[in-house]
Amino acid sequence: MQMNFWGQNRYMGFFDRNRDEVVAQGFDPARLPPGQYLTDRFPVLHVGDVPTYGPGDWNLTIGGLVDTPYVLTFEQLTALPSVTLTTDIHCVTKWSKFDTVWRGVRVRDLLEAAGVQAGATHIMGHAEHGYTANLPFDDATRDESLVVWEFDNEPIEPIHGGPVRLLVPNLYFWKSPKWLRGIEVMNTDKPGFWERNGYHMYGDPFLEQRHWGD
Ligand SMILES: Nc1nc2c(c(=O)[nH]1)N[C@H]1C(S)=C(S)[C@@H](COP(=O)(O)O)O[C@H]1N2
Ligand SMILES: [Mo]
Repeated sequence: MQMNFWGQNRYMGFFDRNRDEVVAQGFDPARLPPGQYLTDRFPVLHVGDVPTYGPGDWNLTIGGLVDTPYVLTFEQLTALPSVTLTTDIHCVTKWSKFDTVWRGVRVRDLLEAAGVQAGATHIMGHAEHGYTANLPFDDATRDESLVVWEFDNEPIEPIHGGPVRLLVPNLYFWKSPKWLRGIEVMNTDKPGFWERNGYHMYGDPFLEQRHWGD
């Protein structure tokens, strides 16, 4: 192996060096999916403008293939039994962030309250400005799939999706719509915003399911 003046492998690129730093920091490198790098920063990524809400403007609709669709205000949502979750997040643009802390309500609990009908296979997360993301029902109803309003023990900043975003951390972060306004239960899979624009229908970061055909 050819070393440079500082004893580093000359041919080691940014991603390899980053992975070495992950190990040096004491993390299990298996937590970092292939093709990703770890960052302490929290990049901001979205299409369109950050919506602003006056008091009472925001609400969340639970609907689609359910017995009793309903709408929650922010006060009603945040009064429900909530959980705090520490999890890693992985953006398809290749940054990952470890041990992010969120507080919210399980999607599963919100859907159960509406009475999910037989034949449910997928959900669509609906966000402000028409952004959508499709998810298998089984992923949306995992323990870690939450409708969240706190990040790092603070209200989620508007640029990161506040007042409320979806968090489905086992899939790439585009599957976690910011400014969530609705969860629709479906009996078929339909592409959401990025899925119509070339991103993978499922999006498992550990299988590098970034684009159609991955
Ligand atoms: N409403 C909405 N949610 C969205 C997006 C978006 O464009 N609109 N972008 C997604 C993508 S691609 C990523 S990586 C994350 C980024 O979240 P962050 O800005 O809090 O890091 O939000 C996801 N949720
Ligand atoms: Mo992303």
